[in-house]
Amino acid sequence: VVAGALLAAGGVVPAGAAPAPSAMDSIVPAPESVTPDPAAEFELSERTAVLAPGEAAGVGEYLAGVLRPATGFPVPVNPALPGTGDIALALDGDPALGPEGYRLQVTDEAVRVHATSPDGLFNAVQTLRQLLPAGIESATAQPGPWTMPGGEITDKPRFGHRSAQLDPARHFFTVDMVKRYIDQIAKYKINRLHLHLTDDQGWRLQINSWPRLTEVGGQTEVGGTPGGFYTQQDYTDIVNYAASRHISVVPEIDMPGHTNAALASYAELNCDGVAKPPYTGIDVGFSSLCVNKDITYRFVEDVIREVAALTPGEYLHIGGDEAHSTTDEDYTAFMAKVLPLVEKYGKKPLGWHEYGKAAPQGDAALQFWGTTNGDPLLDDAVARGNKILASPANKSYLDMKYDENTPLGLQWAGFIEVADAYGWDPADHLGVPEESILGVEAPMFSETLETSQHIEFMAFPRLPAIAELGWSPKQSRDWESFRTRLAAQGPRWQAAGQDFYRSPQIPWT
Ligand code: TNX
Repeated sequence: VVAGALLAAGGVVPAGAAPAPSAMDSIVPAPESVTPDPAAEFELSERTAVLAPGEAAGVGEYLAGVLRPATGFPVPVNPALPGTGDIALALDGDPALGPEGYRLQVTDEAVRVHATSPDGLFNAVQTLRQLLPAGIESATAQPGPWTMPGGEITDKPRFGHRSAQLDPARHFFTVDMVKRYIDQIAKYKINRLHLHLTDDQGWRLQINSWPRLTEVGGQTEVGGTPGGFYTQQDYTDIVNYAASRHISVVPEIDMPGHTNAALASYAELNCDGVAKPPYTGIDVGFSSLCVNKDITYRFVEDVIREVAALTPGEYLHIGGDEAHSTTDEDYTAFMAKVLPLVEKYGKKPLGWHEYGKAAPQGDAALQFWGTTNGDPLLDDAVARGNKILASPANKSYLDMKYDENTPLGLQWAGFIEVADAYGWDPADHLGVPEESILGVEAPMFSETLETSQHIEFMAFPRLPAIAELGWSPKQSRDWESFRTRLAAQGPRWQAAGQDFYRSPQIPWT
């Protein structure tokens, strides 16, 4: 399944590559602490059951669903007569593990997982699957044996917000494509999905009070091919699917720039009252909502109200980037009216870091996307109490090319090989105190990306690098360790039928 021209690039295993490490040492992102017990080993069998009482049952069912296809074993959840060979999930974790941490013990007799919440159990399951042979990721029955190395792992994340972004605005992605990516990122303990739902080229979320946004603005995409949009039911389907993978959706409605699709849908949103023609190129910075018209704020409020009502997560992203066609004065006036609307509908604002110009209130968060080490706007934001989401474009952008030969992607922020994606620290790079870092994100803008294979080729193996910066303790960051552990993920992606870039920096096995 892992075929195609894209995979032909790379794939070189350097001479003297390290031998494949044991599974306990191969986890990505690296756990806080791993204590192998070479004398012990657990083997899944026909008799293995999952014991997951009470609130643990949902993750128990998910785990059984992970284990059944490749093993062909029945893996009952909470059977009436549990026998030997059980995997036990319990919400009796030490509070010191925090809301997302877990302890995982593997002995000859059993696998025991302890956490304080279902999120922690879910994270443990992602570790557990990496302890099994790569074939566990296959959708069809594979030969065993299904053994896990003995030992104990204690783990918890460095940051609570570990995000991946998709841009269905530039090229539309179907609900199934979004779900496929959700499953892929969940394996690396990503817990936020940022959806860039609107841009010049397309408006992708149905808004009942402004139906032309999708009837007109949803029809186009980059390159002139047909676009598409999510009905509110589709969006809810994505939100619920993400929640079943313990991922919370952060919707972005980009404004006041990046709004040509809205301006093409409603003439009255334009200062001159004339609808813009649709746009299918890849320039940025040419569109702006009309800051001095009342109807602009009725529009924005209607959109924010509907999006907030559909979104259980705490943040609503209002974009704010590259507003080159909005004066600073207008930009600040616009944000001063819009920021309270986000609060009015119960959400915290998130915006690209330029919106720091508008001095958002203390509970707002700024997403840094610059290519420099920090920005004075971040210092002011930290002083106001804003949290900073780290996504420096020259480190974490999954739409940048790996090198000059990469057939997809852009290069305005430079080439990003795996070592570049891994070789920075969120707090140090931005010059922001650790406590002010909300977390990290790996954005992926889609001017050049159209299919799941494209998404996978650009995200893997860089997304796991960003995931590790967000999860693992700062002092554990080590490129030699990471590249060896990353190599062990390749057979997992192959078993899952997922594409990836065979970076020559990684000693693929
Ligand atoms: C800049 S990053 C943008 C997007 C483009 C992206 C391409 C950011 C906040 N804005 O509009 O799609 O570059 O990499």
